[in-house]
Amino acid sequence: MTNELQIYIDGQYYPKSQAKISVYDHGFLYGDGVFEGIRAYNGVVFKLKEHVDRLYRSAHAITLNIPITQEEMVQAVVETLRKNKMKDSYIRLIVSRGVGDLGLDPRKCPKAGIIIIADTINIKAGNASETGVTALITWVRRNPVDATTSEVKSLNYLNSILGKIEANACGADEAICLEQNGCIAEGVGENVFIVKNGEILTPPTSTGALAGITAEAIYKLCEKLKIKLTITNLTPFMIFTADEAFFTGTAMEVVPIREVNKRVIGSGKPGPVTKKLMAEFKKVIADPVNGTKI
Ligand code: PXG
Repeated sequence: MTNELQIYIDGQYYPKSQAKISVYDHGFLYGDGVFEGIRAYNGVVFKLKEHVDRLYRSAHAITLNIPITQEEMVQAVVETLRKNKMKDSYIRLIVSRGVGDLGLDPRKCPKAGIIIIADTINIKAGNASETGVTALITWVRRNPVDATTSEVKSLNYLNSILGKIEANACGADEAICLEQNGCIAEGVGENVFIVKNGEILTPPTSTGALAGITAEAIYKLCEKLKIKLTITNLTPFMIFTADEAFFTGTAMEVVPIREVNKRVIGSGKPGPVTKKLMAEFKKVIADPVNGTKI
């Protein structure tokens, strides 16, 4: 018996040190594939069915045929967590076009590859939840809808990585990308929200944001708390002059933004609406009705 993490690859489990894929895999050669980042809290996988559904929609959009059903995928994730005796986890679910030759043509890849990693993640800078994070609006535009669209959660994350490199280089915690018209699209792995006069605004997915599952939970919380939410284009000016701003994402959860390109947002401290949503989001993730039991 080993203490190593057990990684699921195409229906088999391998210890982390032996979990390997072919160098001819098109996910590796071309970023040709799709993925999900999912969290489990206290024995419940948060919105697992929604994540699996988004994975299959992403795959459909790139004509990638996943060789197992959505129900089987849900079971495979649960089984991987059970095998690793994990109750709290960050799960990376990857479907690659699979092994082909050195040409681009996906027809050369007969079978998609499935990988499930159940591990942990920590991407929040310092005590981000209490102090908020600083962000940089980068020159790197979000993937346009008529190219490697931001709507597909594909393995092409170079765009996001370039944004992150720019934030790192400029000493900001996180990056915010603009869409093709110069409005705010999203972070490199997070959706963006602002608060103005007690109301919440966030950009649409149609111009450059992923339909975030954490964002969706925030939409529902706004409804419950009777906070007006508007999905609309946000200019850089609108975020600079917002009362509050925050990121949402599976890895990041809900994190206040205290500064954007050196402009202090509101008071420079997490504001009341953001704090309320952070507290309510904690309750949502703790409620087993919002997920799948391991
Ligand atoms: N936008 C993008 C581009 C994302 O990749 C989100 C928004 C938030 O979506 P969810 O459904 O998680 O609320 C994501 C997802 C990371 C990391 O290391 C982040 C994601 C995926 C993989 C890694 O920060 N975020």
